[in-house]
Amino acid sequence: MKNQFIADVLYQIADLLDLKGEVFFKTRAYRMAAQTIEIMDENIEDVVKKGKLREISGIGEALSKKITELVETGELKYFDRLKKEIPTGLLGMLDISGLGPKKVAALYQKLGIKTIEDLQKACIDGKVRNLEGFGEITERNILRGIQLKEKISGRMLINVAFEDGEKYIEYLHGCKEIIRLSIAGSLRRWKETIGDLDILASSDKPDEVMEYFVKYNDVQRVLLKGSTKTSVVLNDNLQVDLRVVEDKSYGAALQYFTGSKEHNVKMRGIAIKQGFKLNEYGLFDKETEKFIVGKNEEEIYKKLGLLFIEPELRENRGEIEASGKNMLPNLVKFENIKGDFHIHSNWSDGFETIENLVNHTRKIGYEYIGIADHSQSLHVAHGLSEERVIEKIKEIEKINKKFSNFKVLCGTECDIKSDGSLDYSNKVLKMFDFVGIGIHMNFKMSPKDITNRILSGMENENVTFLAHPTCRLIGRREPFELNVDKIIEKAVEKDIFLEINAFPDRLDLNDLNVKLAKEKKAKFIIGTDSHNLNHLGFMQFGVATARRGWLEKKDILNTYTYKEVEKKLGL
Ligand code: DGT
Ligand code: CA
Ligand code: CA
Repeated sequence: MKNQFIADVLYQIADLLDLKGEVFFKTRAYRMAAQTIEIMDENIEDVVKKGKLREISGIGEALSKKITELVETGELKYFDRLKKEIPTGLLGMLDISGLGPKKVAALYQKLGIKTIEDLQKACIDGKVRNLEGFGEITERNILRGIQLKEKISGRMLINVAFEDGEKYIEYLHGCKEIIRLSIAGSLRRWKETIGDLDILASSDKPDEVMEYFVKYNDVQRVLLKGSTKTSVVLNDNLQVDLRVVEDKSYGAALQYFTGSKEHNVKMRGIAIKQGFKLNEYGLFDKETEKFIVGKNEEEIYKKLGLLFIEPELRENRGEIEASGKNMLPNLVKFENIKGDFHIHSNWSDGFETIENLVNHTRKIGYEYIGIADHSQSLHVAHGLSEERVIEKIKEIEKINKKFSNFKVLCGTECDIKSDGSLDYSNKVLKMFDFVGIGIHMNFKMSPKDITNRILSGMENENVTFLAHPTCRLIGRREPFELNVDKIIEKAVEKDIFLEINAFPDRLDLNDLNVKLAKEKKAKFIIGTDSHNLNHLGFMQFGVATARRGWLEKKDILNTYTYKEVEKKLGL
């Protein structure tokens, strides 16, 4: 499908137009069209062939011509012209926190800055602070933004690597010489960002497997090609390593290449203490070097007196000790999830009607969803006034009458204002089925003040959950330096659920904080923060974070049936 490709070009055009200083409604038209094409079920090529582009809402004549040219020729003259006019290096600068199109355009026009490297140098030289509208603080923030971007650069958000991995595995299933096949490395452990993708296969004909591996159509270049290890780089710059082993070593290799390194170091130590040697080929007798086991991961753990440890736990955070004592958690599974509490509809800044959201989530197998649109002060996200809240509640009542065995809960993602008060009156808050609260504006406060702001929001008796508690955006915004302990303690005291926000650049709370909060007896909800139908699929990353935080089914509100949720929320 070309949909993603077309959408990406349209998004880039919108960014370039922003940089040119074009009017808002023009760039918005491109973004809306990009979003529509990105998530629609039909293949854009078919739509063009049938001449039905204009029937899509928001696509007028000019856009329709451009999309047709792009679909039919793979190119767009208008886009090429724009790229000549405006250096594309500026696009990368838009990702730096604190920099919008106006600022980037000013940096280019006044200082001739075309790349992030130019920008970094100009900041260090103190040239940026003298520009109108910048100043010393902005200059420092830009530098920090660049460092943050570098910290993750070379690592990819999990959803992108996950999609690459799924497609590659599907392709490799076509190779007859492969006996067994699996994702390994950080992706198998569902870590929040992925450095490179590791794949493991067993085969008697490794050279033929490698030959097949490098022929994948998304490969940009081959880094090295041997008969045990081959590395390639995909078009999106993700590196993929394939190891091929004999089938009798497959379990040992899977254990080894799944990592983490820290988990493996500890495992090897345990093996040695018991008179074994453990490596990627198997478990051996230390003295005689005789092969003992290696075909499956389970038998390796078993031989060492351990219960099987799920990949998400393999970080040397106490899982090996817990396994030895039969104290491993019975981890929550995706199939346990019965609903989603954090969905935005087109009543605020989401793109979908509530009915479409219901139809889609019923297909996933959910029993209920919670619509949590933004609150009144959040104008940029079309937050709902108190009057609109009342209208929306009526609309949801109507929808609920249409469906049996499914419930839409009317909630809100209510802003915690700078003074710690909530963005709706208590009278309105009580009308909702549930109330999520979170910070969305005025982030620049001291750690102590921001902690107190959240704590005071949590004092309100109507609060159900705390949304994305640390407000980080991976690679773009550092988490608040909160007093996390205090927040967790308040949540336990007030019976407030902590959200695991499943949006891939948030994953907030993160795995470590989830584990910490569980140890302190906190309860959780998982929310996707969906703004369109595609985002609903992020639930799996929320579940993965829960698993990495050692959570069981009973710890998470969304694993309960609607009847139980009704009781727990006092509906
Ligand atoms: P990444 O790629 O940075 O997201 O993280 P991983 O965990 O995928 O790391 P990677 O790709 O360097 O290596 C894959 C696995 O191979 C790693 O999780 C454990 C294993 N491994 C790699 N190097 C070593 C090592 O020096 N010692 C041990 N024990 N295991 C290693
Ligand atoms: Ca890796
Ligand atoms: Ca690797």
